Amino acid sequence: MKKITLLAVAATISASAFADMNLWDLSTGDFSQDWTNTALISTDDNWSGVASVMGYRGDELVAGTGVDPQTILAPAGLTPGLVVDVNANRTDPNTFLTGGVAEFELTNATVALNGSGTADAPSLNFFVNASGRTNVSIGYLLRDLDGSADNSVQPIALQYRLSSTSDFINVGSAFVADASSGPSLATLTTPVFATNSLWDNQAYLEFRVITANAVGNDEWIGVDDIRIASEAIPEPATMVVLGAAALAAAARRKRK
Ligand SMILES: [Ca+2]
Ligand SMILES: [Ca+2]
Ligand SMILES: [Ca+2]
Ligand SMILES: [Ca+2]
Repeated sequence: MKKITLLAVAATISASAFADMNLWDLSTGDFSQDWTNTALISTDDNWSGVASVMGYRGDELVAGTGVDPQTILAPAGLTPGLVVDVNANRTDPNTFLTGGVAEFELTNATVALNGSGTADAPSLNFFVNASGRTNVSIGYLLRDLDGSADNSVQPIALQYRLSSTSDFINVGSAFVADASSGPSLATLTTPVFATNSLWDNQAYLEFRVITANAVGNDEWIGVDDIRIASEAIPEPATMVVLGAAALAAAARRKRK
C-alpha cells in the first residue's frame, strides 16, 4: 500500500516538473498568450515555462479519422491516459510530420495542433480562476500554417469544464469546421470568440481547443493571440451577496 502511495507521489512530482496547470487568477488581469517569447517552450513536452497552459496529444480519445472533435468530451483516452505533448522549437510546418502539439518559431511564432494516428485528438488547455468575475470570454486566432500539398478538412472545437475531473462541454458557437485551406496555402486565419454566463464566478474553469485526426495528412493549425478576459462582478451585486450572507448569519444567530 505504502509503495503505491509513494509511486503516486513520485508520478505527481515528475509530472508537475513539466507542467504549469496553476489557475490564472482573472482578478489579476486578462490571460493572454501570443507565443512571441519563444523561450517559454524550449524542451520537448515541457510546459513548465508557460503559465496556465498545457498541450496534450490526445492518444486514443477517438478511433479512426474524420471524427467531429465536438463529439470528443472525455478528458483523456483510457490508455495511455493524458500524454503531455509539445514539439519545441520547430520551424518547418510544411514538412514536420509528427502529429500532436508543436511550437513553431516562425516570424510570427505560435503553438499549433495537428492530428495523426498517434495524436488522435491533440489539444491546448487553458486553466483559469474566474472567482468574482463576470463577462468571461475567450478569443483566439486559428492560423493555417501548412503550405504543403496537404489539404485536409481540419476542424477545431472549443470546450470547457468546471472541474478538473469532469468531461468537457462543447461550445457549439465556437466550432470551426475547417481552419485550413489548400493545397499549398498557408494564409487562412479564423478568429474565434466565445462568452458564456455559466463561466461567471467559477473557481475552476478549464478551456480546451481540440482537433481530431483528419482524413489524410492533417494540416498544422496555429492557436495564436489567445485572450481570456473578464470583468469584476459589479459592486451592487457583491453587496447583495454580502447582504444576503449577513442576513443569513443574523438569522442563524437568532435561532440559537
Ligand atoms: Ca504569435
Ligand atoms: Ca522555443
Ligand atoms: Ca494549408
Ligand atoms: Ca490524418
